[in-house]
Amino acid sequence: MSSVFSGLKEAIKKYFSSTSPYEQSVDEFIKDLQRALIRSDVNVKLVLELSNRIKKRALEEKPPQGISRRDWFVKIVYEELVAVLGGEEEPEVIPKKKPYVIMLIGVQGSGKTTTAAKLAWYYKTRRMKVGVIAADTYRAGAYAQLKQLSEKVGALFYGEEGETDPAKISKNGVRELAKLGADVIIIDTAGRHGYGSEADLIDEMKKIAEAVKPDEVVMVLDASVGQKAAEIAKRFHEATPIGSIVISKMDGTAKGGGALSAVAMTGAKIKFIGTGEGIDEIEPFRPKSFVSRILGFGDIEGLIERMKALEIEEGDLEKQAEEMLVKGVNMRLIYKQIRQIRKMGPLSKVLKMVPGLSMTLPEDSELEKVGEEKFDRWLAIINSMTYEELEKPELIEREKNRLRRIAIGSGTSTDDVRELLAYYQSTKRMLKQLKRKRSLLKKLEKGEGELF
Ligand SMILES: Nc1nc2c(ncn2[C@@H]2O[C@H](COP(=O)(O)OP(=O)(O)OP(=O)(O)O)[C@@H](O)[C@H]2O)c(=O)[nH]1
Ligand SMILES: [Mg+2]
Repeated sequence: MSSVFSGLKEAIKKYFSSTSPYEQSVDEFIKDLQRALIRSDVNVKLVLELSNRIKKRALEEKPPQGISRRDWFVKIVYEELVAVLGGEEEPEVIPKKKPYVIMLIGVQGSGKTTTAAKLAWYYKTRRMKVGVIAADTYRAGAYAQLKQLSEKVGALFYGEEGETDPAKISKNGVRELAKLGADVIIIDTAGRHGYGSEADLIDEMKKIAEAVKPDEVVMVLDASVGQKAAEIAKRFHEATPIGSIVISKMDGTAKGGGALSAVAMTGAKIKFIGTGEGIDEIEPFRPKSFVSRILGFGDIEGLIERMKALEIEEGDLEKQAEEMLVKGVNMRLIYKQIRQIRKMGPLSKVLKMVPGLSMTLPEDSELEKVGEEKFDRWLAIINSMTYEELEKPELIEREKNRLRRIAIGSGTSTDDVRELLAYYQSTKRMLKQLKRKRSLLKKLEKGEGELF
């Protein structure tokens, strides 16, 4: 699927390594995004609306404390792309009744027979008994093609060689496969080319549908039709109401993005996408994970969840920052901050989820693990301090037995305790500098000071 929205991953990388000011990086990214979308045959009007929305949000939204605008922007891009590709909803792929009859329709060569085998494989690997019916009585070799595929998958097969009425075959097939205990029954129908003979096709589709009353009519659409997919889906839908759509051949074309967005815009449900010729190359279409993948992030959802969690605590963080500036740092504040970082999960995961960092971090960096263990030790050390020590950590440095007591109480070493104290001191120094800068700035604002 590498070709769908190709260029987006690179655009994100470029965005993160950009040294331009935020607004300019955003503009550059949006240009790259537009290029990638248009190359994927996404409707131009849709592309413009999308980029306007992204830009507006990028300039107006204020990220929660602790998250940079640069990282927040990626969340915006992610959310808007997900919206364009069908939103938050995940497809329901597990059949609700037994047997569940699926009828596949679509133009010639769109991938119906292959999809029949793929769906059979999908449900079979989910421990269901699956049967397929060869109801394509037009194309020579259609019967043999499906029979062979069903054997490969290990699915039940029903066909009547020589019979010319697909409605009759389908009806018999559903009955026979149901008798054999099939949980899912998939009917492969014939496709016809172009517009001339389409009346035939539609008539036949209707007859099969009337004969078997399928639980779901699934339309198979070739991704390479791009944004025309919407029009084709609409035409079919008018003849036989379509329950859901499979977009096949996502691997073979750059236009898949256009097909996905166009279909999503009509409100039709895209349930699966086909990503190769192999029978196992099918997956439920989940806009959220799809977008994460095309942007090149493993777990952007996890990151966003945590960003949301931080959003709630934003007030608290602001209060903390003020408190630090006014009262100075103390161990309680350090404790709170470490807890906050640790709450986000293992440090290695947190770091990997930060978009800008994930690209530069080596796999399983030792550094992360060390940091994580250290934070946990520090939390234990702070837990072993008395109220007095929490307020005045200097006492610990002065009195050796306090140092030893804390190390033993927290199961750490005196070196660990010293390290935390050093961290505390450096934070304190940093804060002092910050305070000086702030008062200097205030003076400058009032015109009382000079910079050099
Ligand atoms: N690369 C790739 N090829 C696919 C995919 N799905 C189907 N194909 C290929 O597309 C061609 C047509 O697939 P079929 O499944 O025979 O299509 P059909 O809709 O049954 O065709 P008719 O029965 O003639 O209407 C075959 O060569 C398949 O291997 C896919 O997801 N990726
Ligand atoms: Mg076929």
